[in-house]
Amino acid sequence: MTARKIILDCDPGHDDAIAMLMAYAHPKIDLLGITIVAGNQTLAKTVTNGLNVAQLLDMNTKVYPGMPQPLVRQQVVAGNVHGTTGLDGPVFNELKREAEKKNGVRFIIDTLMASDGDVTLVPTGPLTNIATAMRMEPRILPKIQEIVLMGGAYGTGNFTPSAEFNIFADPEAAQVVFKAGVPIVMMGLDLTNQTVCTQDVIERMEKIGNKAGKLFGDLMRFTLKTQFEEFGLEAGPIHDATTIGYLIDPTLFKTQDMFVEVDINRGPCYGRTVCDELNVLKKPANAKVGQKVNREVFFDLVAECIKAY
Ligand SMILES: [Ca+2]
Repeated sequence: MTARKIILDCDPGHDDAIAMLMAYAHPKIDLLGITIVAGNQTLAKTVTNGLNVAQLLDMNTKVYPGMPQPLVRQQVVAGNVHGTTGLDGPVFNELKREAEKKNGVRFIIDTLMASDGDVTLVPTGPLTNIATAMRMEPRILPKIQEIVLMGGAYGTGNFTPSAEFNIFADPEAAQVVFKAGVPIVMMGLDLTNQTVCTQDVIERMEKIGNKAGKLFGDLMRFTLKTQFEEFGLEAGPIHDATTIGYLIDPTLFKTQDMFVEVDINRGPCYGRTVCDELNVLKKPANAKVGQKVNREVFFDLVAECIKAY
């Protein structure tokens, strides 16, 4: 079995932290590095959060700070869901780990250029780092094996009625990525909302009885609280972790090839991923869009990753 080489590009974030946990633990994934982008919170906060998670889990993986601002629009953050730190809930020890000096965008470019085209990018935040890398060094495009991202929706959004947060936080960057001609797997809300983490799931993971299970519990208990307060929901999805789940076992996921375009007009649909589900435009598909996930087996995978710590 050859492990899939990935760069996780994230904005931790509760569900990002679980994606980190899974990517580092599973033998089918070779986590080359973690790049951080501003998103759920400012870059200073998402970098700190990434380092805290890496330190707590003793991850032997470097953390690279990337872009502090979206390409064009004014910055928005998701403090309503992730709290003032961006990762409220867990209590971390004093942070000893430091971020790399090299910028995350440069790390993405250098890693791809030195590769044999066998590196997959896994963005679970706004697409600012990925779009910037593509613009700085277009020769990376044929080197990208695949982009497996969390973002967008063909149904309703979660930050505006029409837009999902990651895409809304940098629609212009998302447009660059979706137009790049690189194979894309899009885990949008239509699929990720199916990964609802209920109380019994939290208890199951905590019972594993190690630091990863405790981290999962601390993260998801906070998420449950904000999901209830913000959306009236009794459980919270682990959106970002679906990307890693897909890379570990794509057979758990149903996707459909679609032509996807990002609306960058500053109207009510700003940041919407317009997905041609019925293929009315007859344009070549540029993404596999997630539709269904086997929730039971997905959480078995999460448990398997937690047990590895
Ligand atoms: Ca995220």
